[in-house]
Amino acid sequence: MVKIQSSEITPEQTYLDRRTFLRAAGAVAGAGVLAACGTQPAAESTSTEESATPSVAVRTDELGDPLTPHEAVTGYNNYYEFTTDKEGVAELAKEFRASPWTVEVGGLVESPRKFGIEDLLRAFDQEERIYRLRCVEGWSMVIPWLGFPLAALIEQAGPTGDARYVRFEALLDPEQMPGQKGRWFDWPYVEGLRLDEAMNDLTLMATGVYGKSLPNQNGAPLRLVVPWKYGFKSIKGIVRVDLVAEPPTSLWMEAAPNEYGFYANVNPTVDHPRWSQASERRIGEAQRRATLMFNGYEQEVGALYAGMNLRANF
Ligand SMILES: Nc1nc2c(c(=O)[nH]1)N[C@H]1C(S)=C(S)[C@@H](COP(=O)(O)O)O[C@H]1N2
Ligand SMILES: [Mo]
Repeated sequence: MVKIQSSEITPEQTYLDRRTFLRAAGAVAGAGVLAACGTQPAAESTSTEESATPSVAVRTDELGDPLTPHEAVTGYNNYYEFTTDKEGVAELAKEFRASPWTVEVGGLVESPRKFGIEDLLRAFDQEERIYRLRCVEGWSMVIPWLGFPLAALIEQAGPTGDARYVRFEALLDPEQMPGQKGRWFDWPYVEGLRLDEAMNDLTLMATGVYGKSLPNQNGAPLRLVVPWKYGFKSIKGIVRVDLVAEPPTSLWMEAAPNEYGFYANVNPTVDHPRWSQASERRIGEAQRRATLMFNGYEQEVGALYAGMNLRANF
């Protein structure tokens, strides 16, 4: 993995190739952000200084769309372990204990291991990635994550020959997470990826957002980010990562199998049974905008699905 130093990045360089740009976009106007995010996420965000400095350009994704304001990213959340009220998550999650935190990596691997969250921060270089997040409900954001590629963690664990999928499990703790006392869902939250999806360079284990460690409402201290899939695949509060042979059954597949499939790739041509997926509301914008195939990451991930029927494999 190439670690990008802020000193190496100029705006011109970021346009050289799209892959580099996806990693570096955050540094165009935010030289301080990457410099400050060594092993620990930066203690102070530079985002407020940036917006107060007229000479500094607005930070955008690689398509030129501005970051969703910090206030919305951390104030409008889906985290059903707490509540289904998006504007109520932050308050309910305020006292959540994201430290100490242990993540177990196991299943079909050569080297199963337990990590403390601080081990993960030390072992893997943290980088910034600006990604679009498209919720299956039809709204979207542009979010500057901090984290490390999931591929690095999987490579270190060493999948055995029969590992085909990755299963992620979130924390089960109804005392801390009042939403888990309800019976609508089969807790804990579980998600899964095919191994090649998990190994794709876009797939991120996020430890921070907007230059700081993750707020509880965004999935502290560790969550997945899979930007070409609907947001529900990006599981928060991860405590287990297992390499497995069979496709894992996610919480959403269990809850509504006709509405939520294993793949959940963003696809404007395949509607949800109850609403269209052709367009979306970008938080902060008045007009709806067209939803892009694979959320705009077709160049990076389209080949993963070559020859597949994306209507059957929704
Ligand atoms: N553990 C867990 N992870 C979760 C969810 C959840 O309810 N529980 N909601 C998902 C959904 S539907 C979305 S859209 C994103 C929202 O992430 P954000 O609040 O950080 O924007 O988190 C996903 N990850
Ligand atoms: Mo979502």
